[in-house]
Amino acid sequence: MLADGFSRYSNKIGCLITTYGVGELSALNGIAGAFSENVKVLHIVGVARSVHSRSQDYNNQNLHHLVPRLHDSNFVGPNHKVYLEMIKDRVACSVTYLEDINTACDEVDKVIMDIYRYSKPGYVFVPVDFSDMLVDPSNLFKRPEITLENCVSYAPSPVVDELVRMVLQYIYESKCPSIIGDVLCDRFGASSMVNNLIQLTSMWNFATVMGKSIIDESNVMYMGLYNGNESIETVTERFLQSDLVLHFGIQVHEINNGHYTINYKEDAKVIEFHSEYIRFFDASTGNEKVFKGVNFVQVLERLIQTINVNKLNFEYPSNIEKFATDEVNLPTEPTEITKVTQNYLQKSVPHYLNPGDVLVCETGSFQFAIRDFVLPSQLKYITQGFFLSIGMALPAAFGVGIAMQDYPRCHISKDHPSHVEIPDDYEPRLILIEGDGAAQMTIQELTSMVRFQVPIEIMILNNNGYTIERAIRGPTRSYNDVMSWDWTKLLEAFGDFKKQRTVSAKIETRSKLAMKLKQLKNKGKLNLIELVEIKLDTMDFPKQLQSMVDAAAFTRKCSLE
Ligand SMILES: Cc1ncc(C[n+]2csc(CCOP(=O)(O)OP(=O)(O)O)c2C)c(N)n1
Ligand SMILES: [Mg+2]
Repeated sequence: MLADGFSRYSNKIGCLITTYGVGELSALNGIAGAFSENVKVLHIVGVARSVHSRSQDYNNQNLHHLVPRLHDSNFVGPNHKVYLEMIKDRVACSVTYLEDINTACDEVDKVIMDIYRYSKPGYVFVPVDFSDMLVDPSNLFKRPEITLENCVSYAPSPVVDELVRMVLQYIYESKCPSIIGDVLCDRFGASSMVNNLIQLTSMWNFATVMGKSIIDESNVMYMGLYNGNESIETVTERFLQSDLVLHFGIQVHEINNGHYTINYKEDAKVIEFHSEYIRFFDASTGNEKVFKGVNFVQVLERLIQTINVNKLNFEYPSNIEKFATDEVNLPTEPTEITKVTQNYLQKSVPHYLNPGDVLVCETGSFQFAIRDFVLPSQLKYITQGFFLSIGMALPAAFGVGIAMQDYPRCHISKDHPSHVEIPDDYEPRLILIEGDGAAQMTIQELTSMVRFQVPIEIMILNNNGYTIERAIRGPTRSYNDVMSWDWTKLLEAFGDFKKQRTVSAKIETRSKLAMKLKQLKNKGKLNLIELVEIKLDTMDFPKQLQSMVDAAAFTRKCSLE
């Protein structure tokens, strides 16, 4: 999960090394999450001595960490590749079990290149004796660096030219086109291209759940996050006026399309840009044309180079403005309320974020509120929005923090089209929003944060357990309770004995929270770990979570009818 976070921030490969069996199995959930969400992770597994150096007697010994055979296990040795068989083509795009030192370097390079090519995890199984063997270094000269750009497979130029011609024709004919910036733009390094296209053409643009923060939401044509029936009404109204939808970096699943409720204007034309295909779809006829084997980045790049803005004929409705967070219509609470509520958080957290910050949010109730924030310019938002494994965000945030040290400000671009300047001496903050239930899954990674001095602001939302689950089922069931912890003592217990590197605070009132958020927003270069426990009511959750629960229940009902 740490390696996953490292990669999500840097768009480089995050690497983890485990021992065979026990270690690799423990990491499997994290790898499956990376696979599901197109994250570049290399899993190196240290395994027993290479096959050639093993005698038959040794092969038939039951080895620790490996599962014995079901039958005849006292006579027949274990399957050394049992875990490889489990992950190959399931949670890995490329796998090699090194057996021949002469081909080992090529095999490792291939896995690395595949990871970039598919933006999915890969595995290298390395026998313990291989690490001390000498190899031919020629690959280091042939390919001194492996990058995303030189691994992605490109379609022949004439194919791309023809596709760009088709896309341009659609754009020139359109009166009310929209751009959607989705998750694969991030994974294939195309986010700034999408922002450039928006700037160049002033097209309406929408975010998606998985693609949140890819589009710079400070742009004046930002129209909100569209997620089918789970969108804010005014966002849907805008989206349904689009006669052309250019969906860049599309990823299709229930979380990203409001449980399969995406709608288009009756006569809309839709173009889906994916890393492996481009799909043209006509909503009025249902006709589609799919061009496989084309990575959308190539088309997008050429599109930006060739588009003639003088040929644009857009006639957007003049009464429609940029999306504003007050369209979420949050209730006004009586002024005498002093306790912190999710409603209050939803209103105040956006103001606490600065342009260029990095925000990580765990799976849980508050994740739903962030969907409708208007994020500051060049803020990078990271969340495991589809695989949704609780416990992921805390170690992932640690990985993000390490990546921010290794590749400082790599998510901030100097020639970014947004009008918002991020001063050169501004050090982006790393912020983690984490539920109490999820935090209890992987809390030990706090100690790594202390050890490696990763500056971070951690908001622990303490609502006595699994509030999101209570919203779905079993509001009072004990399986949704968790043990109460003294959160503000954790960092001390996890290694900051003298309380020099960390600050912890428990907050129960709005006034204290407002002060804390203001102080953190303007803290400058204080490289501390700040942990803020925020007390919330058990059944308090954002209204966006309720609409997801309703939409999911409706989909279930329809499928039963
Ligand atoms: C590994 C794993 N186990 C169980 C779940 C089901 N689940 C989703 S959210 C959640 C509870 C999250 O609670 P908390 O972190 O306290 O956030 P809250 O909703 O209370 O704000 C659970 C158990 C899951 N997604 N992942
Ligand atoms: Mg909770």
